[in-house]
Amino acid sequence: MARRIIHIDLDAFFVSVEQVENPELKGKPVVVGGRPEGRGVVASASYEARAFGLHAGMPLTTASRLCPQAIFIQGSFPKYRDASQRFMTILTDFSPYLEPLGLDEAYLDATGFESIYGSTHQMAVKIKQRIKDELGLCASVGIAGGKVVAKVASELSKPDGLLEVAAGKERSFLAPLPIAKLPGVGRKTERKLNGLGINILYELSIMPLSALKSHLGASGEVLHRFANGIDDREVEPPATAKSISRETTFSKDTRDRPLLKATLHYLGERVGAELRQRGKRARCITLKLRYADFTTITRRHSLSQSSDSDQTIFDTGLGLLNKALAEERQAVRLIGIGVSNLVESGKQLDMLDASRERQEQLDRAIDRIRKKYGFTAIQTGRTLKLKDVFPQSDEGYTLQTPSLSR
Ligand code: TTP
Ligand code: MG
Repeated sequence: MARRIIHIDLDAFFVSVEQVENPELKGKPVVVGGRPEGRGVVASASYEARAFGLHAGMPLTTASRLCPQAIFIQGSFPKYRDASQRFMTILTDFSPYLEPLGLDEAYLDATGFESIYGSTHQMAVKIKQRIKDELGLCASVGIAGGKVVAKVASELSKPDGLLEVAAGKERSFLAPLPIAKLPGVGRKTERKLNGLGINILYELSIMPLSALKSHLGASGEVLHRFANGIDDREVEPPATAKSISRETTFSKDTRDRPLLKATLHYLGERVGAELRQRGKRARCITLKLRYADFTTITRRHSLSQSSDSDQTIFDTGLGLLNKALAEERQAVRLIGIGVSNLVESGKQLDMLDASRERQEQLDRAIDRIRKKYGFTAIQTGRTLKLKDVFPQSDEGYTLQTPSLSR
């Protein structure tokens, strides 16, 4: 049976949640991200704000210059997390084959569901309607034979869209689109391909594979398949979800090592808490830094043993930080830490090691207290420095990158 994959993505998610709570914001240029004079970036912009050129990732100062009348909202992550959970719950009513991507996006495998809903198109209409009725939010939906084309279709249909690519028409649907529309073609790849005279997906799809591989390495092969509309990746349920990360932008670029360390420690604790809550351990730790000139680097370290301990996350992150700071003299604008290569928690052989066992017990005891009294109820000595830097609430410190203050 031909596969039918649905990709669904909520429109201007953070902003729309704010508009449901405060209907006066509807139809206006609204930005979630922080104060216009702040140093963070736009997390979400309403479509009215986008008409002025605003988009996610744009510095807030630029956004307020382009659209001074925009309404700027700090945002609150717990609110978006709740809306996201309700959104995912609606989707699981339609298909158990659900792969959430971040908070406001998911793939559904709808193969074989035609008989229940009449058609995949009808199923998508019903999903959109329930989201509208129960959450007050608009969603855009793409339907195709594989994930990548479904995602391109939903993006193209925004806002409040529904676009189905008929079976077998994937390649011709993609052909006229600019290469940047294809997930996996980032800025760098786009520039490289443009340099080779490749501007639309048709040109990418007919490029000899060997030439593409010599320019892009292994990812060339995947992009070639995608450009030809070929994508047989399965819809993977959330148990196999891949990474957890936290990051924040400082209110002033900084070289202050104790501050960088304390922030890294706090972010690492947030990552560790979620990792344990999900019952996972990580094999890989990644540090992210953005410097004053916006250059962004990531540095990765693979652990010999998977871990879910705050101490290991922090120690590894700190090792990466020290190395990165030795290589680059610029001040730091943003710092983040993440874990990936997640595996199910389970006792490991070296859990017999007494010091590790103690560390595990300590992490879990702290998790329990925090669950009851709030994240900052317990603070390790290393993060106390943050008291003077970030405002505090029960949920923890309110970081500059509000979407990530969780
Ligand atoms: P997106 O789905 O990329 O953006 P969006 O929902 O605001 O707008 P649309 O889908 O209609 O284009 O991201 C979902 C949410 O994730 C977004 O509302 C805010 C958050 N986010 C950030 O915090 N930072 C970012 O850089 C991006 C892209 C999103
Ligand atoms: Mg969205």
